[in-house]
Amino acid sequence: MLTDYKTEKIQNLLLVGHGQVGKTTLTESLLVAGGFLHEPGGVEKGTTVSDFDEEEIARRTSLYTSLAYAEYRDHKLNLLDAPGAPDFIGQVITALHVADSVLLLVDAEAGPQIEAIKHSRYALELKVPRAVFINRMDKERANFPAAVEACAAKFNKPAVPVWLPIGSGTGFRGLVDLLNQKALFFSPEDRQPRTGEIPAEVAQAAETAREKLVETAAEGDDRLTEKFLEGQALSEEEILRGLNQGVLAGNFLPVFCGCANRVAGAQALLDACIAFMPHAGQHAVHSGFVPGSPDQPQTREPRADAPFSALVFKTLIDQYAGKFSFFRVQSGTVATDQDVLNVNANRKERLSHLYAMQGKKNIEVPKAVAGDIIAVSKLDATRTGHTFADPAAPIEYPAMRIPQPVNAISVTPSKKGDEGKMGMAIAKLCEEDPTLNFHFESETNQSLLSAMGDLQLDITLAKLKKRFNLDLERGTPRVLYKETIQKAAPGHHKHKKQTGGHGQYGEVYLEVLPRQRGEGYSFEDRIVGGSIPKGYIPGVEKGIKEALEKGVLAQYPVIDVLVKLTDGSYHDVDSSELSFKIAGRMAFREAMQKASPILLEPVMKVKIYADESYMGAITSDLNSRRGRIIAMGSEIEAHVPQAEMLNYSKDLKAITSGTGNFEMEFSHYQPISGRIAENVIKESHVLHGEAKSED
Ligand SMILES: Nc1nc2c(ncn2[C@@H]2O[C@H](COP(=O)(O)OP(=O)(O)OP(=O)(O)O)[C@@H](O)[C@H]2O)c(=O)[nH]1
Ligand SMILES: [Mg+2]
Repeated sequence: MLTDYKTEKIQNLLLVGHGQVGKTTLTESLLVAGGFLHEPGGVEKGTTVSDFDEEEIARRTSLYTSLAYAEYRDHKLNLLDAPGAPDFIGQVITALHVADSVLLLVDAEAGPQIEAIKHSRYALELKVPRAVFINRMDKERANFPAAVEACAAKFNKPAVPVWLPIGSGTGFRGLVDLLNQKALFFSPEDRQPRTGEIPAEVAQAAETAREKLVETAAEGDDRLTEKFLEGQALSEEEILRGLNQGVLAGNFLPVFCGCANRVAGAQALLDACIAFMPHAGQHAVHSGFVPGSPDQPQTREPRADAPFSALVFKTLIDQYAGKFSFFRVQSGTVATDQDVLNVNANRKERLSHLYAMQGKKNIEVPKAVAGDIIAVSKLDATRTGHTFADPAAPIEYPAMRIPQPVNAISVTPSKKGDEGKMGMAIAKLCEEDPTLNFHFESETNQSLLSAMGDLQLDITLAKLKKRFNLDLERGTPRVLYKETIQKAAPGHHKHKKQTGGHGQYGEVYLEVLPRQRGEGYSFEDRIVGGSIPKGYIPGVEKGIKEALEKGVLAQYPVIDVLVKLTDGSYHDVDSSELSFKIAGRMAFREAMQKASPILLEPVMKVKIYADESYMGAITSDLNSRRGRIIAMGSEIEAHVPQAEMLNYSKDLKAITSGTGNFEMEFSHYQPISGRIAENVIKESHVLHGEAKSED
């Protein structure tokens, strides 16, 4: 193994695309071509390098982005194999932060499907150069030209073949490499392709495609364009340079093709990557800021001689070997036993062992230079998203923007006493998966586990069972309604108890007034002349705050009210903070009853991705959920009450034959009335028992 890589000879290639399109299989073939594997493993057999997690093997699908690498002609190609299932989009996004380019795998028959389109959009947003691999050329109805055209349309860029397939379906037998104008023939027995002349059946197409490729290369830089327009031939080296510049600038999408499971084509792909795909040294300058001060920008060049900085983008917790934090060295060099600053945790960490990773297999390395992706083990305080930096030249990289989990369930351990274990076990899984979230909702008294969809929730529960022997019961989470008032109203309460000896006395007059949505609660002390002594005012306010926790309609928190304390009376001996607290609480409740109280429900902003043919069905379904469409283009944006979204991932799958998916986040609260409000109040009574007297 080489250990002395140059930044210019490292490439970080992220494989993305719709589920089951062949990413893991292609990774495996690239590892054979790169010499790491003698035999490719298979997804079906559960023997690939990148799908090593027990659930990945059981389900024959990737759930995490895994890292492997091919060493090829003194280059190191780090291969990031991402999952295609929509629930695991977070894995794609975090990996995009460390990739030099993405390879969008596309099915030769179906063309670009919804996940690939999303991945492409994220890549564009994060400025990661893109290329396309049209896979499954052996499919009966594979159609290369149609797939290329569809890529150009769906990915919004000219798609320019670098290769052409020879044959298709069962007749697929090789490819034309338009760069060196040779044919590569694959035979089932051989790992190495046989090189030969371009067969007559594709000669014409190859000539046209080669012209297009050279023209595209010429557009890569002004000098080349000039030369091309003057009718001079571009040299091989100039063509590669032009293509490299064009890919980096995102002017076009180079298109490769083949069968992921044919190792013969993988070597050609490695050659092509080295020839013109972006290397780590061509990565844009890394932008961050002075630690803790986002308004003071700082940058690092992706060079080995710059100060050290790195971004942690992945955490793997191995049952036996413990925790691994994966990071890309953004700048500088790092060596074993180096002390670095974990900027986010604000503590020094010694990197005692550095590892190159082949799936779960860790291979110790003495150092790593800018651009490389490696892992370090057993750093407790380190989390995905953290920055490591040279303590003498600290920089912090911005937090990665990862979609919020949209699908929540409430969980309770089946066995009493497992609560603590549950918290600890779920925390570990959350560390590995940034789109998984776990928290205790004190207002509804529930432990909530939220994820991007049902698949992710199912997998999480299965893991908790297998890894931690933890059985959880799942329940539907309660929607967190709120209450507020619609008009001003006065309230009064005199709390007076004479039970022999020391009594209790406190009297409060107050007024409640509605505030704008989002303004919250506010308190004004308008007492004049000491009708309530200063020392008791905090008691009154405590009582009001207690009353705010449980509104008068359905015991949901009260928001957006102004309370003015106007008058009261006290008793020299019997008054106490407690007496005023009770008086304050009761006076508020009385005022709220009179102030036209109303229920508010949380409304989510929902973004739905699906094929155009389903748009009609999706919008009419949203209407039946009291949704309001706010934008409609290649995706639908809508405001929908949270109560209507509890089972949406299942329902959307049903509407879209399993292909649609969505993201959502909290938007605002809106009033509800009529039947809907009555039901919420009824349910609350069932939950809390009939409203009892509060005093
Ligand atoms: N015939 C044929 N089968 C393929 C090809 N590429 C992949 N497969 C098979 O398709 C199935 C799915 O392949 P994977 O490599 O797991 O696909 P993936 O994109 O990694 O899937 P996810 O991780 O679930 O997103 C496996 O059984 C592969 O053997 C291909 O080009 N031709
Ligand atoms: Mg996979």
